[in-house]
Amino acid sequence: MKGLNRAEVCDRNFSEFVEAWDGPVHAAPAADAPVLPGATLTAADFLHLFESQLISRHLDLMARVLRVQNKVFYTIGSSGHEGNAMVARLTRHTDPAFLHYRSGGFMAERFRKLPGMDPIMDSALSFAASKDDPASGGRHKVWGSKPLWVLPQTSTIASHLPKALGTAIAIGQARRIGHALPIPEDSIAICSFGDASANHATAQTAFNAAAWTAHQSLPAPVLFVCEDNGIGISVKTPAGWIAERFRAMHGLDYFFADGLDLAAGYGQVAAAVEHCRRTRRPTFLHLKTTRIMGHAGTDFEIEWRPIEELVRVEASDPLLRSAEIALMSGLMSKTGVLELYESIRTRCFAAAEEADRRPKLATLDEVMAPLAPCHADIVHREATRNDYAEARLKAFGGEAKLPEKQPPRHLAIQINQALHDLFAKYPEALLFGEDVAQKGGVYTVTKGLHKAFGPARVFNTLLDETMILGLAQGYANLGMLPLPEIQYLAYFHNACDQIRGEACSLQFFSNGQYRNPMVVRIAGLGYQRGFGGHFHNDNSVTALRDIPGLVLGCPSRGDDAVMMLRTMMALARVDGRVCAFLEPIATYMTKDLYEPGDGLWLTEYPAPDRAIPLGEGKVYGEGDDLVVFTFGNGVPMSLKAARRIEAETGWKVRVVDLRWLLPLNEAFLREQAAAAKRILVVDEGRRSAGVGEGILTALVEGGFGATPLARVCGADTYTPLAGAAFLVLPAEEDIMAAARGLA
Ligand SMILES: Cc1ncc(C[n+]2csc(CCOP(=O)(O)OP(=O)(O)O)c2C)c(N)n1
Ligand SMILES: [Mg+2]
Repeated sequence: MKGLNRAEVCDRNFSEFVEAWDGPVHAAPAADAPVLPGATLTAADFLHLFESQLISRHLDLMARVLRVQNKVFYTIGSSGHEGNAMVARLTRHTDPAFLHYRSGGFMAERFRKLPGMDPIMDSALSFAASKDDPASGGRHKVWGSKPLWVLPQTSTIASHLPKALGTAIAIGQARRIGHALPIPEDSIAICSFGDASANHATAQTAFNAAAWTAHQSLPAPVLFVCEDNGIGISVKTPAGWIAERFRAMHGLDYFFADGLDLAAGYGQVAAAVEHCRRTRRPTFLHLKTTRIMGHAGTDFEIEWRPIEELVRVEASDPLLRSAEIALMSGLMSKTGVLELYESIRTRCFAAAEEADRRPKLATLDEVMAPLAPCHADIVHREATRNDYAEARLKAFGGEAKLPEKQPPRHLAIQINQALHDLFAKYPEALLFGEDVAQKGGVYTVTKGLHKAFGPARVFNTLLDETMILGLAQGYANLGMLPLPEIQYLAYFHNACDQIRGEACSLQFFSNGQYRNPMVVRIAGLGYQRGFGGHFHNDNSVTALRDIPGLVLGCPSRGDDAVMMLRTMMALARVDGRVCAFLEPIATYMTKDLYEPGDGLWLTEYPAPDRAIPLGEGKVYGEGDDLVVFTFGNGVPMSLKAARRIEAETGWKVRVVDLRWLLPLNEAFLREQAAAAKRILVVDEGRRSAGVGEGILTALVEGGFGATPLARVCGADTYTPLAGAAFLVLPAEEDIMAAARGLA
């Protein structure tokens, strides 16, 4: 076999195996009889599964050949894992599936569940990165399908486990909040991954949370399928590790299945699926697989693995066993098997050649089209929709208690009222996080919600930000409107990938077919007195700023917060957007602006028909002598400074609160800068990569480079404890000094 690559070797192995086979042959079973004596698998089931396995294999072989001709752009294959077709056959197309990248067999089998679908052509279009690819529109080679409930996954291993568990939990919770599910009530969520991935923190977090849920007898019908091929790229999993690690994990029910042998494995997989669906408990299916043809087309195993070992692995090819079952059972002749094998090869190549002729994404607009939909008019109509008067009255406890009838209040209270209001408006809204329920949050911002709307809609989670955001995606996947809370900005950073890599990428990688709308509330930023140190005063907005598709808003006062939240909920509902609401903790309780007791930072509660459109900032004052661009805590600080600057210089100063930090409204920035004689940017975040950099860049690129410009911002450091904290953050005196510098 010299000169052949290992894919060619495996290909040839199959034909040679069939030709050389000379075992005993049974009398062919009837379609509904066991394929082999004693097997649970029927002959008809076997024939379908065998064909699905062959489709998966030939897609791999085709990809290896056509990759070098630049007709295919992905060669991570499913060879050795084709037994996962059993999981697809034994579940329903309405069981949401979050799949490992070696799911060719699973997909080919799931395609059978709906009439008129073609796994070969659909996959070929994806391999070819054609914009006709029904999964991602040419954005990624993913296993995905809207009609088949396969949500496309990213290539970040294990990142899909939290949301798969979230989806399973959402299935159980829907009934408790009276939400109509888009899938049957006894659905389960399927989540597959590799043996090496099972070690990842993001996977462990999901196993733990699943067990934590089951421990409380709450339903979590997730079928974790660990496809154990004994290796991750080149690192071997210690022998027996998966079984030993998961066999006796409290709260996770372990099943083993032989994925290399359909006759043996089918009943084992069936037992796991049945258990998960019936008991609604998290179920761990340890599916034995192998990996042939390397990690990907670029993995030349021959260069780093002994040839004897490679040959041994190749001999465990599950397709050889399937061919044996076909022959031994008397269901197929040697010619029959080989003809089927070759006919599927022909179909795969024909589909790939056709896919190569289909259009690719050709413009940036096409690429970005599904990333961040924004139907501004519809969103504004939704944000100001006021047709839930009865529910409002109930939520607030009568006409006299409506928040707009109350005296002006501070930010924390107004956010709290807004949440009550939005919960009345959206019965599918859920609020959850650490300490948000009975305690009402560390700053009592969610106080009363648990009591008013009940534990099915307002609840504490386990202490795990990754899982909080995974839950949010799960609820959103099933049509609910989650408002996860992250207790402090520093702890968002701990779980950022769930938003950055996952939630915000879903519309993009599914070509707008799937969405996971949510409004993530994050308490953060600096200047807190009495609650010190970096982790409660993290002022870095950078990790949020460059997340494609994310909406980021930061209010500086109560009425704005209410009207921004309304728009965020509408953006989520109408356009499926992921929104982050950054709440400046230090301003939660601020009542006064200039002098103690002036009450100028208290605001009236805006009536429900008012909202602030995405991108709309707020302008204080009319002066052109100095224009200050700022947000969050910077707004009251700049207003105080502005008054002193005006007194000192005789200038007229305008302070502009951006309110929306992502996307930055560059047109608005330029409009406000147009008549400015001097410009000052006040950014409480860090100097490097903070919002201020974006503002200055937009201004310079907008042609304002010749206007005298200055920036006041935080230092590139962590925030220390006690009074020293204020050394690293911009202060009113820094604004004064910068203004004087511009004089
Ligand atoms: C978070 C993350 N780290 C690293 C990688 C690179 N990577 C891709 S696949 C892989 C090995 C996964 O092995 P396993 O889970 O056993 O799946 P297998 O490929 O063997 O089916 C690694 C390290 C990744 N995709 N994501
Ligand atoms: Mg592996």
